[in-house]
Amino acid sequence: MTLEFANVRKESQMKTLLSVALALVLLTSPAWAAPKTVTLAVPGMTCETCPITVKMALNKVQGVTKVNVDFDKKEAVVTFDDAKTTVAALTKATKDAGYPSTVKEKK
Ligand SMILES: [Cu+2]
Repeated sequence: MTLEFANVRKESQMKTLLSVALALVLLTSPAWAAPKTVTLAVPGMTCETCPITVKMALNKVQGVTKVNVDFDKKEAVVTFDDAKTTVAALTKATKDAGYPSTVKEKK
């Protein structure tokens, strides 16, 4: 085996290793997780301060990036990172705050 040939071989092994590493990074990177938006029906909101409580409860959930509570529609639109939280955790948060909710629409 010539030295030159050995180097070429090493280089192609390096390339294989690099592409494997890159694939792993892409698969495990948090950036890979797309933000999800879910609309929750929160029928228990009876006055104009209820949305504040619901919003606070949802904002406390780790991974939640945006909360919009509509009192008239009795719903909460939540944007979250699905690598950090789940829809079940969101409905649990509103329930624990005194406002049980159900999933209305998922995007
Ligand atoms: Cu209220």
